[in-house]
Amino acid sequence: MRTRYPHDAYCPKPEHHFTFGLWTVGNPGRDPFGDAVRPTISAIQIVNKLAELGAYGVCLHDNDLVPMDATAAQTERILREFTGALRETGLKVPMATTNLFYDPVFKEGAFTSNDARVRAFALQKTMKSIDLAVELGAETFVLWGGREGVETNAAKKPQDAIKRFREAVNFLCEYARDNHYAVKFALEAKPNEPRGDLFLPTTGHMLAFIYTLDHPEMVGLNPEVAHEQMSGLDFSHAVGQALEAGKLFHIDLNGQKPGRYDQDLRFASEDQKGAFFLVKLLEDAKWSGMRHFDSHPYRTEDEQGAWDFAFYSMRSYLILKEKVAQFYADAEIQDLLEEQMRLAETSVGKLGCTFQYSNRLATAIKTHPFALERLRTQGFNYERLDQCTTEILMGIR
Ligand code: GLT
Ligand code: MN
Ligand code: MN
Repeated sequence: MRTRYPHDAYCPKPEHHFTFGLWTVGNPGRDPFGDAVRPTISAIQIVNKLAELGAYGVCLHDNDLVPMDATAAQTERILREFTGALRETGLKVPMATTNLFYDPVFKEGAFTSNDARVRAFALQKTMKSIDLAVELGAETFVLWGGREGVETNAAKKPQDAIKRFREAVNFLCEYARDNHYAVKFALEAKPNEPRGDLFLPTTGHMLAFIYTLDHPEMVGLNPEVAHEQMSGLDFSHAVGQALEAGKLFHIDLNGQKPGRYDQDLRFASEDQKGAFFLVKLLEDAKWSGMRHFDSHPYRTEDEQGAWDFAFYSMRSYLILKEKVAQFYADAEIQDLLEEQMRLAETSVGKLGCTFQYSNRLATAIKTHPFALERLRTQGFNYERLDQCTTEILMGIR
């Protein structure tokens, strides 16, 4: 039975800036316990189909498109056909990245390997991959260090790993500058898998690391829903901090059940409330970046199931976007939010409501008589506010 997609208000269009990695829709369903369950879908087929479904762009690792052992002639042909399909469909390549995890050469790390030959090879592969990204018009280059970690701390000091990772990112920034490439780097954190533990395991670790670089302005973040949830953290808080710092360069949207390996499930198929608050955060901030889906179709699916997965990822985002509009249009929610706003903006006597240090203000605050009993006994109405939100999500408001 062929799925029929509804033509309603949640129909994805290029203006929504939805993108997918070649490795996502094209994932053949291999896992550590079983082989591929779907035939490989060619890059050209993916470009055509994503365009038909209403996506804006496609992202790739160097080797998703050009096999590692391709000859110059093969590479030339692959690129000609791929750019031809992009031209015909109007699909863009807003982000590209390097595969520094699949080849056995990277088993002990890439940029953080103890072996200087491996570190230099990782730089070679990444520079070539940046050249490819720029040729395809990508503005963002993601660095995900899948093998940058350890199973045992016996052979590597974490300080050395961080220093090597810094050296590599500094090197790549200089390479981009030297070649007058406009590309910016987005670092992606993950706590573990495929290594026992990965260095720089959360978005927060990555953010702190960025400010130790030679060109922090060229480097931002690519947080992924599943990766932050694997650490038991609230994804919206990580994204909010990245936004506030002007460092949200890219985002990987997907779904994850708590306490598992990286499941890369379809966006909003799990934790709809978390997904709602994430969409609300991005839309409230009028964030102009790509809504990139880094997830896989269930292993149960055939090719049609893979396209369903892609279409529904975008559809769910648009449904949640409408729920956000509904949240703001709800009279009761408006009242409750206004009440919070009033609290935030009401002057505390002569002290005002924002507290920039001055000697005079410090003295005034120190001597201010606070009505503590009132503060202790007040209620904030968050049960009501959350229930209204929950009812919107449950579809009865
Ligand atoms: C890999 C990983 C993702 C990263 C990709 C970029 S590759 O699929 O699981 O989270 O974003 O290298
Ligand atoms: Mn990712
Ligand atoms: Mn993932």
